Amino acid sequence: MPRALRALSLSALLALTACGGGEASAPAARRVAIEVSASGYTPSEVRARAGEPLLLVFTRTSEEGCGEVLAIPSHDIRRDLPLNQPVEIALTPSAAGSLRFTCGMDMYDGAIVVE
Ligand SMILES: [Cu+2]
Repeated sequence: MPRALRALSLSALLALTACGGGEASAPAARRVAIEVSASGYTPSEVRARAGEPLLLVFTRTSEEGCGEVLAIPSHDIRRDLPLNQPVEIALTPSAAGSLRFTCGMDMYDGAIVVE
């Protein structure tokens, strides 16, 4: 193959790769802010659709209560929530139903209600 032609097909390949990344066309995750205070989660219920990418942003705003750990048992998610530091959790519900989220000791109650 002539060198010029080879260079051309290489640049075509690179262009194709750049377009085919899919990042730009993927739906952006919907951001949902959830405050964790002494009384639990606000909001305590998040409505979503199956297949909809979510970015849950949990911020614990109180030293009182027991919101230091956030758990989403159905997705094996367990994260520390440092005081006043937003913690992002990306999650795409795959089917209709209710995904519960709670504190480390299973006392607080929150749910992602998927339609
Ligand atoms: Cu607890």
